[in-house]
Amino acid sequence: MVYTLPLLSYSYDALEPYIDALTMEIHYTKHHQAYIDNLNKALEAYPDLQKKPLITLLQDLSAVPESIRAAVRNNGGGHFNHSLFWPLMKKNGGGQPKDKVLAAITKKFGNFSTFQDQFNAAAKSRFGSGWAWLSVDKNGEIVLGSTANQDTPYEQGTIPFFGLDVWEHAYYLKYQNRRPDYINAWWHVIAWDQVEDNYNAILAKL
Ligand code: MN3
Repeated sequence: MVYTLPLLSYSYDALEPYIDALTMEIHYTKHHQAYIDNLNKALEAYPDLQKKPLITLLQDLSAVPESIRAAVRNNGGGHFNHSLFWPLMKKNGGGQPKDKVLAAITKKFGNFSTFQDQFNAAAKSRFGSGWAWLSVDKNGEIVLGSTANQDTPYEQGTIPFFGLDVWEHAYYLKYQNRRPDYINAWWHVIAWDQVEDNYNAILAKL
């Protein structure tokens, strides 16, 4: 077994009432675990690929053997996306972005509120399952976008530091078909200190 479930730094009920405990538990222990299990299974016969960073595989899926490419794309992407997603949330989160992220958002969108509206629109309009993202392009500019299924922004050549899972499994138990209610609630649990760390780590490597 190469990949394992990363530790969650909060309890399943920590994000209540915005994200309910049962959804957290199933999302983390069942959905995320399934991506990991399926990724490990796909890479079983490829020890050379097991040694490569997951990001390297996702950045150049054409280099992954065709027989396992879809499995790596879907399950490797699923593992990567959820590993990024959990630490973006915390108990008593929310509020405003910090220093550099706030400056980058203000520069790009004018103000935080306009950014929120545009991010919400990207999350709401993603048809079917997928993610909304803030990423950094190779010039260091932040990019707002979304991906289908478990595709990552890496496949579009940008590096994600903030994102929202809009798969139904992320909200259906509490919000049923009301994705916009889930999106609005999510802003209350964001760990902006972690978002700041993610952003700074990307800038440091550009
Ligand atoms: Mn999910």
